[in-house]
Amino acid sequence: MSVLFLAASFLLLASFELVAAQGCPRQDPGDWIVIQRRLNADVNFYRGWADYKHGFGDLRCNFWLGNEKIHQLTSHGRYKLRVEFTFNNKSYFAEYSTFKILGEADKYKLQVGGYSGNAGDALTFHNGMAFSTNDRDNDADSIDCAKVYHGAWWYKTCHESNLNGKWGSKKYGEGLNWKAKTTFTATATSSLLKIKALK
Ligand SMILES: [Ca+2]
Repeated sequence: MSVLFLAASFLLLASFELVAAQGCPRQDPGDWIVIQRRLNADVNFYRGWADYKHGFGDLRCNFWLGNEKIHQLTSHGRYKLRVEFTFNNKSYFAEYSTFKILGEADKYKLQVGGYSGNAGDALTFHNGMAFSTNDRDNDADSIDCAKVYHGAWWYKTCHESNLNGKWGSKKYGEGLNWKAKTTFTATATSSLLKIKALK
């Protein structure tokens, strides 16, 4: 995928943001690229490998940008990641000074580090893990983490975060968990993952 194509894609993405639906943001902040957003239950996130590879949802509101696009972006230059979520009417963030996902041949393996924030660190646990979906068990556990916890993530044994989990679920490990704040039996009420190129 060419850099020009990527640039065009994100200009398009930006223009979508300007005509956002009610309750959804009018535009993305500054030079960040949003790779995941969840604001309500309108989009089903319990999906297979191909959907997570190519992306799905409504770019104005609830979506996953796509592992292939995230890989292409983060393999050109260095990026940081910022995770934001709300829980019990409070806003939390976790920032990671390094963020990259490898290509499909490496099962979109996560490389992340350098935590700071007020949310606690629930992602470094997943560093070095491959991505798993309900039709691809690439985790390090004998169970099928994506199916058991109703999501898609860089599962290990199995997770400390599950922001692609089941909207509204308080079932153990199944909701939009960020262990340090929600534990496994509550769920975040919004989620945002965004990346920014480092100069
Ligand atoms: Ca497994």
